[in-house]
Amino acid sequence: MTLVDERIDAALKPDAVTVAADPYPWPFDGDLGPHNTCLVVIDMQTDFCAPGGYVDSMGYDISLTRAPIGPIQAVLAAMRAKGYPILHTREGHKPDLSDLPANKRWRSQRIGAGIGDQGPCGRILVRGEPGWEIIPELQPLPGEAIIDKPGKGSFIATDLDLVLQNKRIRNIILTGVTTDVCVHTTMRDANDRGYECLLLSDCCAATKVENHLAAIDMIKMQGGVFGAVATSAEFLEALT
Ligand code: C5J
Repeated sequence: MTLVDERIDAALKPDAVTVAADPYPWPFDGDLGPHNTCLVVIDMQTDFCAPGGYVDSMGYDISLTRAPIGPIQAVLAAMRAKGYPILHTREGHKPDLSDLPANKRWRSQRIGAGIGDQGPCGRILVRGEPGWEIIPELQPLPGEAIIDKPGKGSFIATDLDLVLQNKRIRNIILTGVTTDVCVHTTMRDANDRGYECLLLSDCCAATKVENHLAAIDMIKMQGGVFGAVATSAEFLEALT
């Protein structure tokens, strides 16, 4: 029997620990614990969810991207208490902008929120600037990994995969912003790499409610094409 067959077999065991997720009890193999599962908090930075940041400068409603703060805090507290690995990501570019593609810069300048330009929170999406910092409410604790990424996905041009492999992580719980961009790109990439992914719906947000809902719906197609979705309450129930 191959390792793949063994894990599929394990999914059928009645004592499996799973989250009541949609469209299937997650994780598929019923093996859920700090030994193989991590939480990733994506881009909860001032630029995405505080006044004067990138999202605010684009004219979007930051009450949307702030809504997941409370639910993420609850999940963080529960997972920290049980010793689950926690990872945080930050989207941002080097101060010399050598890792900023021209089209990304041009498109942001065109709508008056130029990445690399000066804004109310310093240079927009530039590493080391106040706007790039993770918001005070969700500060990482010492020992928690922080992944700096220049792109929307968390794997491109980062050591995330290496960090996950070193921690023997197979299951990833995704939270953060924005559901339809950085969270989705990361989930799709993680899924393609064989990680078993769960998105916590109330721990994520987009700059448009319809996009958040559509992004969640996409995950549930084809039997869970990128993984599964649950609420933080459903996840916390499984954890306890
Ligand atoms: C975006 C992100 N939306 N963190 N970044 O530009 O989703």
